[in-house]
Formats: sequence, C-alpha cells, structure tokens
Amino acid sequence: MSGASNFVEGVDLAFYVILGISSFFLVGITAVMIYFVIRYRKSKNPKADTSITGSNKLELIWTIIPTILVLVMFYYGWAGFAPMRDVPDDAINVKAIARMWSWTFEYENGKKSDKLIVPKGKPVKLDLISVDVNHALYVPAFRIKEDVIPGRNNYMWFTANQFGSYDLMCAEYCGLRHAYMLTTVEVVGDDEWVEWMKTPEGESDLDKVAEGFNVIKMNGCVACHSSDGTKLVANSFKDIWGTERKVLVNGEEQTVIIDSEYIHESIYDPNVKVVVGYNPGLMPSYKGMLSESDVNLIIEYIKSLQQ
Ligand SMILES: [Cu+2]
Repeated sequence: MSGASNFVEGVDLAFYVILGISSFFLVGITAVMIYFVIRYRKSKNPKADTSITGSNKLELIWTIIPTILVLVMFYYGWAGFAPMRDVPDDAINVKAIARMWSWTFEYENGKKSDKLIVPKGKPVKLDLISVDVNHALYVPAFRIKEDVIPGRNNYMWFTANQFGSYDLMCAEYCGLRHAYMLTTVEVVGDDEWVEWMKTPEGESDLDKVAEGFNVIKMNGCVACHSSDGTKLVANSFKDIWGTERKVLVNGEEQTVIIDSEYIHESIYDPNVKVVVGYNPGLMPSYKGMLSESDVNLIIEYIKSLQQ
C-alpha cells in the first residue's frame, strides 16, 4: 500500500477525481465564455436574436450529465470516507486529550505522552476527548481530521504504513495559542513500541481535570488566570504547581510553595498572601461559593498544566 496511512489512497483518489472534473469545467466554461464574447459581440450583432426557443433535449442533457458527475464525485468521496468510521476490532486504543493549548495521549496501560507514539502496520483507534473547548485532530500526511468536542465521544482510526515522524495539529481555532497545539505522530517498529509501553505512568485523572476546568470556567477564574503562561491581571495556572513564589504578608516578603494548602488559602482568603508583583484586593473570596471538593478539582486542573 502506498502512502503514510491506509487512508491516503482513497482520500487522494477522491481529491484528484473532484479536482479533475472541476478543472475540466473551469477551463471548458472559460474557453466557451471567451469564444461567445468574441463571436457574438455587439459590433457584429447589433440586433439580439429573439428566435431562440426551448429544447427538451438540451434540458435533459444538462440535467443528466451533471447529475452523473456529482454522483461520481459522491461515490469516490464516500468510498474514501466510509472506512474511516469502521474501526477494526483489533485496534489499539489511545485517548487523545485536547486542551487549551496542548495534546496528551493516554495509552491502554495508563502511560501518557505529548507525542503520539504508534507501531507501524497496526490499526490505532483514537478516542477524542476535549477538557475545554472545540478542537480538531489533524494529521495531514495520514489524510485524517476529526473534531474534538467537549462532552461528545468522537473517534478516529488509522494504520500507519511507513516509519517516520508526522505533524499532528489542531485544526479548529481554539483561542489565542491555537497554533501551539502542534506535535507529532511517531511511527516506530513493533519491538520499539512494546519496549516504550513497558514504562507505565500514573492512572487517569482525566475526569477530575475536566471537572476542574469546568469549575474555573463557571466561576469566572479564567478572566484573570490564564492556562498557558500568559500574564493577565493575575498569575497564570501553568507550571506553577510545586514551585516557589515570593508573597507579601502584611507588607513583609515571605516564600511559599504552591501546594494544596496555599491554593486553598488563596481561594478562600485571596488577599492574605499575594504574590509579589500583583495587586492585592482584586480577587474576591470564594468562601461559600466553592466547596472543598471544588477546590480539589481546581488543584487537579492546575497539576495537569505542569509540563
Ligand atoms: Cu485546539
């Protein structure tokens, strides 16, 4: 089979059929148009010919031929698309998790990676999960693209036919750093893949991460706290977990570690320990608005932003 994945042939065929038919008509119609403009120009034909009458034969021809042509295009499109929705039973399952603005791939044994690592010649099914907004997973070399919608279980599959590294990106504008959702699919040998899979890491905390994002979205936290390192009026949530920060307590500098305790305190009493460089008094207390378990979900979300 030619092409980087099993879908290359079918998709390319549909593309070239449609391109061929469209090109033929583009050239043909333009040529006829130019010919008519010259042949029937006003200087040679000052009076309009009004003797033209209807023709059933002509009507039939220009109805039937285009119908056949669009059905041909539909057939090739369908033939290329239908197998994409028909996942083989022996496919390897990988969760593809999209968030603003990165991808995480989680394998059957719980291992996670930021690149998609797959063995050559084996069908791979991707369960498409978004923890925040609409994204789309696109691998141009494999000719595959599907939307990744929060709260909806979408999927895609492919078999990679050639070793190599292929671009994988988000194809749905999902905010400021949409373009940062660029990673790769690494197609490796069977043995290499098995070896790589042998080092499992942690269990899935995906649901908590998604719930945590929901909490910060519903409570307006995102207006001041970004998730990508951008400095808004407050600290970004990215890459802060476990790090040290200088804070002001009653006008005196102290060093704190961003841990569960500090985050709890900062949500319930935000102005007690304000990080140096930020204005105190901007954030209201969320006492009574966010429960302990809400705060714990926020902590899971913040942890997930650690790269
Ligand atoms: Cu995206």
